[in-house]
Amino acid sequence: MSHNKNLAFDTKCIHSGIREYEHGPVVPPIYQTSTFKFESAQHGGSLFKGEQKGYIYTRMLNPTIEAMEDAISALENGHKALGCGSGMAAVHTVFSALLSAGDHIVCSEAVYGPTVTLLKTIFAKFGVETTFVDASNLDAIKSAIMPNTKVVYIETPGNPTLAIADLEGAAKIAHEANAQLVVDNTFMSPALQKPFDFGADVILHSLTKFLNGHADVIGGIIIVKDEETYKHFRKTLNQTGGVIDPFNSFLVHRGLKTLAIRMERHSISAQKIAEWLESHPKIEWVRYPGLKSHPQYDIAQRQHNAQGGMITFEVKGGFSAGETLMNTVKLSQLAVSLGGVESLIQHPASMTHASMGKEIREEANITDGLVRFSVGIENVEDIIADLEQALDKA
Ligand code: LCS
Repeated sequence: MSHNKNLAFDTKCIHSGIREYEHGPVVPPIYQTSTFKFESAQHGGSLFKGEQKGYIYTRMLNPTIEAMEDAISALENGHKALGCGSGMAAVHTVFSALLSAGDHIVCSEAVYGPTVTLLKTIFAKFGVETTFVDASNLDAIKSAIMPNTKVVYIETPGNPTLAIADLEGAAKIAHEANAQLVVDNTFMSPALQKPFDFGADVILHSLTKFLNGHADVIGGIIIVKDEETYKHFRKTLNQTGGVIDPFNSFLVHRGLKTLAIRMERHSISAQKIAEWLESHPKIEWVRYPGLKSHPQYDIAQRQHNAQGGMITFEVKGGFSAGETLMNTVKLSQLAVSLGGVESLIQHPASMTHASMGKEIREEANITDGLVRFSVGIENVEDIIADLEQALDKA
């Protein structure tokens, strides 16, 4: 079943990565073991030499982790996937596998903050140079390419500005330069965007978000298109050690079963909320890929199957209005992260980016009234009523 490429996406969400196990369980059992017995010295030897497939040690491969990896690889139309201990472990593994001292990477400036810091600190220390660009502008990507550029790295829509990059255009630029296009597809999930269809070479996700969907796991995943890349990445991950564990893999695999219906509900509700916010007198502007006012609305229509659950908006009255909004919402919870079934709200100026100066924040387009909203799957009228009572006081 897991190998049938012709099944529809929502069917694949339920059946991918499921194989035959002893006793015939319907869901993959949790192989909560660090290591696996060899039948003999010769068997152990042949597994290590790669002559025979089998499990050796959970950092290298484990059936529960592998089942989840196969499921996500099938959803992204990939060859194979590699489960990682967090989204950042996935980002780190991809950079470690693809970049060496003296190489250059072009990175979108609209990416999750720690990805920027990873490049500016650890990879800079090891001699990798980065140019950050506005990836919604293909000319900016093209002008940043250098003879030693090995990777073009894009997160689209980007966190938290929701800037959208044209993946097909970016892939063309990367390939003309013999570089690889790596896409962080966390905000859309494979239900709404399939980067391989637009020419991406490697995809990664924070599993912590929509793929797991229930705010109870930290994890990451990398999806590749061919066996040679898979072997190279697997060796890198085995050496750097940032693997996911069997129990978290089990939870993610369970979460995937409702991915298609969750993403549909997130998208329908977010569209309604974004339109409602856009007409609200206390709101300065709203960014949502499903609004005609989004600067890359046309690309979003071409590239996404639906527009997802993330909204960014600016509340009038700046810092204090944002802070009041945070302190008066009742249903939406104040928390970082995103992509779960519960609505989460975040005001970077008073919360995650509070330690930065206002000037540095504004350089990163984080204005004082900016609010990021991860729309959950509660009844949309309840979400709107909660925002309405809070905006009345903001
Ligand atoms: N990529 C994106 C697009 C993310 O939003 C995050 C985390 C990561 C990678 C890293 O994944 P992690 O290691 O946390 O699993 N984003 C977060 C956020 O916006 N708030 O809290 C975490």
